[in-house]
Amino acid sequence: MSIRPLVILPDSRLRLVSEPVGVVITEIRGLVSDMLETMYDAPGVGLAAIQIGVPKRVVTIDTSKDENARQPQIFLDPEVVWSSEEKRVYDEGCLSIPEYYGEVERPERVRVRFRDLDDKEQEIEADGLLATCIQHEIDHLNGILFIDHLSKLKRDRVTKKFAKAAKRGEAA
Ligand code: GNR
Ligand code: NI
Repeated sequence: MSIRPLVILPDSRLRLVSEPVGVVITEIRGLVSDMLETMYDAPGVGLAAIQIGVPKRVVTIDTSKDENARQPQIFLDPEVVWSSEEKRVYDEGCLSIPEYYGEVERPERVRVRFRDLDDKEQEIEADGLLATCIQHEIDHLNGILFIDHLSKLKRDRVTKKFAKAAKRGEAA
């Protein structure tokens, strides 16, 4: 187990479309364990594998508030199979865009199909923070960031700020 460095904007790896996990689940266990450790250390509510530089369709989420009662959820090859007409707005953040927040509108509820670490097909219906978070993470698997859902003005502003900071070799 190890905490891995986070991939930060404007790193072009954040724009990759991640590869399906496929059937070789055993190799995924070490990755998942590093993702959980990195997510809890950050701390973050969710993490997509590409955020530690691995372009595979693996997501970890823990929306529980209590760090003494952790409830890690692991999603391999997750897909949204249904989303509600009702939307909700949430002030989102991203570990790959530190200390920047913006309001994103997404479906309030989603059904998600995925596989677990035992290679079993699962389906859940999510609402609240879990629904927001799983959509944010599936976006990462497709090279999409929450800032892509903001106005062009806001997106350009934050992109430039992080590009400038990277050039100077400092945090934004
Ligand atoms: O820690 C995180 N919090 C969060 C808050 C609102 C909406 C989405 C998220 S996910 C984020 C961690 C992260 O960047 N996951 O990709
Ligand atoms: Ni994110």
